[in-house]
Amino acid sequence: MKFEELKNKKILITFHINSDIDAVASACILQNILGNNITLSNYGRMDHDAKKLIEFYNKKIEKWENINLLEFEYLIAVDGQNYGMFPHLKNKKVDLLIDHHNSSTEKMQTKNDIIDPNAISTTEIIYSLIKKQNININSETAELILCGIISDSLRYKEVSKNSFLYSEELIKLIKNKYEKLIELSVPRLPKEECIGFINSAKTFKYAIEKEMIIITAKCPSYTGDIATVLSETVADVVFTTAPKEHNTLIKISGRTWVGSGVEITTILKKLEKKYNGTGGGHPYAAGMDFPATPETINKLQNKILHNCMQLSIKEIKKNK
Ligand SMILES: [Mn+2]
Repeated sequence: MKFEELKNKKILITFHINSDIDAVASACILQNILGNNITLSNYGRMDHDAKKLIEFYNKKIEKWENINLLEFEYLIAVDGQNYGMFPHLKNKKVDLLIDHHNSSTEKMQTKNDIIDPNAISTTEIIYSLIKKQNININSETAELILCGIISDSLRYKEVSKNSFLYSEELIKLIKNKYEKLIELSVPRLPKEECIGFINSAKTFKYAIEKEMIIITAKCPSYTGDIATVLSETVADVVFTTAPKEHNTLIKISGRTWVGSGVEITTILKKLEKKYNGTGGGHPYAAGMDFPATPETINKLQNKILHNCMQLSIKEIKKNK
């Protein structure tokens, strides 16, 4: 794929639901390098920090509901690859998909793919393409690429072989302070969610296996952010759930680190069939959605978290 060939096309770029910094930043970067003919559109909810990033860079994102697909010649999807992450793209013709996930669920139909599960973020893949095609980027684009890397690497906890080299190159191009980018890329919850997080402490369950601490928690929302915070402070393995879509969906997030002997994707894969889940991610940070009903959602969350706890213990036992 040559960016040059896309330059005069009328292009629509969309990204996954529960949009995060890497998704939104990737779309904005493509818009910056491809020009004014590009429309960005999101479907469903967007992470609090992704919203803040858009506000900071003054980007316009159209609601999917307001988009007329017929007005566009070319459709690009970034930072995901299955219909669970892109429910709005079912039966749509996707021209190009750029993603870095390792999805356990079947990939959606596309004409062209650029998928590299070794890249730490989708922005990292796009930067590789920018470098190969000798494209000059401005400070804003450099900052957005860095934000994707900082955010998806969980602040360099998990990196690709390019993450440091690319970051070194990009930091020379940025105008805002690096500290500002860290601030933008670090999960900060809105106040009411902070209170929800504090209250969810009542649901914490933990186990210790071979000095590894495993925590499960039921949260009001922001499962990914809360799991990240816990894994960076007190736990080796974390699973958090939250009810979604008026209690018809359970969202789970898992976090761990390389020394725990547990891979989140391995555990979620085991739950995928049992509970009809869709999702994916990376060995140390992944998520999944499970269908539920308002009547069963509470018990089902307990059951799934209990399974996660037991499976984590089993993995730790196995690996040491
Ligand atoms: Mn990503």
